[in-house]
Amino acid sequence: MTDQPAERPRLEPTRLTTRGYHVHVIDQTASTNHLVTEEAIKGAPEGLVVVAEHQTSGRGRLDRSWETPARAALTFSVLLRPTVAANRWPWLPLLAGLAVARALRATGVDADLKWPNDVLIGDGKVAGLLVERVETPVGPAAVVGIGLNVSTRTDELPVPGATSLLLAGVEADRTALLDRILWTLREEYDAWQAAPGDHALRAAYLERCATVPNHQVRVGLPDGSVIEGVATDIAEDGGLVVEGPAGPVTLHAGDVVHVRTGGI
Ligand code: BT5
Repeated sequence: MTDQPAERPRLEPTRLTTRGYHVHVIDQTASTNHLVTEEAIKGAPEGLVVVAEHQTSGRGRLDRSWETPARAALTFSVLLRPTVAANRWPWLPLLAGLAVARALRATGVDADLKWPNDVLIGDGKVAGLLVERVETPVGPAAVVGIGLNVSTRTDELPVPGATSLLLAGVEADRTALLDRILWTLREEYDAWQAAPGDHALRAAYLERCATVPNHQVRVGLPDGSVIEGVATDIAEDGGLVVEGPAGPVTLHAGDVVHVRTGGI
């Protein structure tokens, strides 16, 4: 990795202050979600974090790819073993997106969320999350994968709708940012696990989510169909309520385009 420009320094794990995690920084892997899933199946405990300086075959949802140049991004996965009831697990991806948005806001960036968990600066996607449930011999686990564009330049962005912190005018220290995200994730996760319902989380999510209320949306559903309408609310179970031509529907998966903001 000697060909990396000096302005893209390595992560410095000894500077991390977060507790309750075992953080491993590795030079390169295909996908940190893949690696952490393998470790989860072998019985790794909650709190394992694998961060890759370069992820060569990063995954998005629905077999899509996530592309980032070496050391220009944060690409990492966190192993969690939630003890909350299975019917509350759908909140976990939303919680993780909220944690990333909160961490970015703490550094002065106006980050918002597009349902379910894309992190936006303006109309540009600065971070994507892939949260996967894994069955393991010691019970179900969740692998929370986070990809955040930090110093990516325009010519390095994989798609036109993407952006980076640098392009938003922020020169971020990746180690400090990773530390902050791990802290906000821990805070949100512990509060969620401790609370009997998801009301506080829902309120915090609603405040940060640009999709609701009343955004005109076009939602591509996993079966290939498309619903257009107005996103009116986030349901108690974390679903997106869309007022479509046939009345309100609650969606639990899908790709949202914010129609009136130019669309992503
Ligand atoms: C996501 O999927 O946004 C989830 C991305 C999760 C990446 C992390 S990195 C660490 C961990 N290990 C992994 O292997 N994955 C996780 P989705 O909503 O399906 O969006 C994927 C789409 O985003 C692609 O089809 C592109 O259009 C776009 N895309 C790809 N790379 C991007 C980037 N660096 N920045 C912004 N958009 C990107």
